[in-house]
Amino acid sequence: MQKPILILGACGQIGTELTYALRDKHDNDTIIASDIREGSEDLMSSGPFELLDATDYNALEEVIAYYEISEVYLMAAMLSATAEKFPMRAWNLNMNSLFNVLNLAKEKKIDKVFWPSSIAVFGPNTPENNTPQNTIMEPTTVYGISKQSGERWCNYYHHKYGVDVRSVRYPGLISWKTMPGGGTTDYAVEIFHKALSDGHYTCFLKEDTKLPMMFMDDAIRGTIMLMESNEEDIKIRSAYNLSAMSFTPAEIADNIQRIVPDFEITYIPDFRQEIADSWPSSIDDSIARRDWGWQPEFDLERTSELMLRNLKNKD
Ligand code: AKB
Repeated sequence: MQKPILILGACGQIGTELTYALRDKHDNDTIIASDIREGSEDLMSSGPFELLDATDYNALEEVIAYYEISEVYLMAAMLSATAEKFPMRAWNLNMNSLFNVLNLAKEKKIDKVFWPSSIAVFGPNTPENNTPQNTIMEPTTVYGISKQSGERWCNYYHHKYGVDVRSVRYPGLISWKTMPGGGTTDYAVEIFHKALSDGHYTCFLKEDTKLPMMFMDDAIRGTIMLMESNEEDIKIRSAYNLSAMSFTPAEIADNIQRIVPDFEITYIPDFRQEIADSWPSSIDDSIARRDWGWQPEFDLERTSELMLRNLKNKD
């Protein structure tokens, strides 16, 4: 029988799909969704839901004790583009929520933690192509600095206090069920919505900006796979590189045009271009494949086809 799992940030882009995936897999009553704001009626009524601020240690401790939570997925975070506008708010949210969860695990109030890192931990001095697991990491964004610091703290809490914390460096995530909020890779979701609603998209990145991306189903499957892996197989306690595909705005537009022939794209780069330029183009995830059997299933062609078909059916 699955011990209760708590999802923090359950109404966000990843949290929503993770909540549904875990509720599909286990008894709905054992998957506790929580967020600082309310989510869709469906998400809130398909199992237990708590309004909860992940930076409030006492409130978090209370919910964990009440439901006898065993595992926490900490999905609450401020992403790269928004974090540049609100540096201190981003730092406080991204770090304090992590410390709260790590300290609860240190005190044995929970058994296992998932915390997401990001390709944003890398910076302009990192090798850009096929970026290795261990390499130069000098992030130049607020978000990247918080993720890199978070990785070091996860590693520290594991080695110093035996905390079972697990993490991956997510690339940009593409989903037709949920919208991203405040990231630099958001264009790769917006473009599908605009292709169907307007037949046109104005992209905030240049046409040849190549970034690592992943279809949400792969991300959710990988996340749950990592959490269900044997403890002794998890050799990296900072965060694993995770990869599926890499493409440019021009390449995604080309894929869309194969299905929506009249689709047009124009490029007006904004402040997010500098963020994207500091990140790798592609990622070497061979260590995740070796340690816990990671294998992506979706490429750009399949992602484009599924995005357009499902968004069309949704309307
Ligand atoms: C962002 O663009 O900020 C995120 C990320 C790559 O972590 N999607």
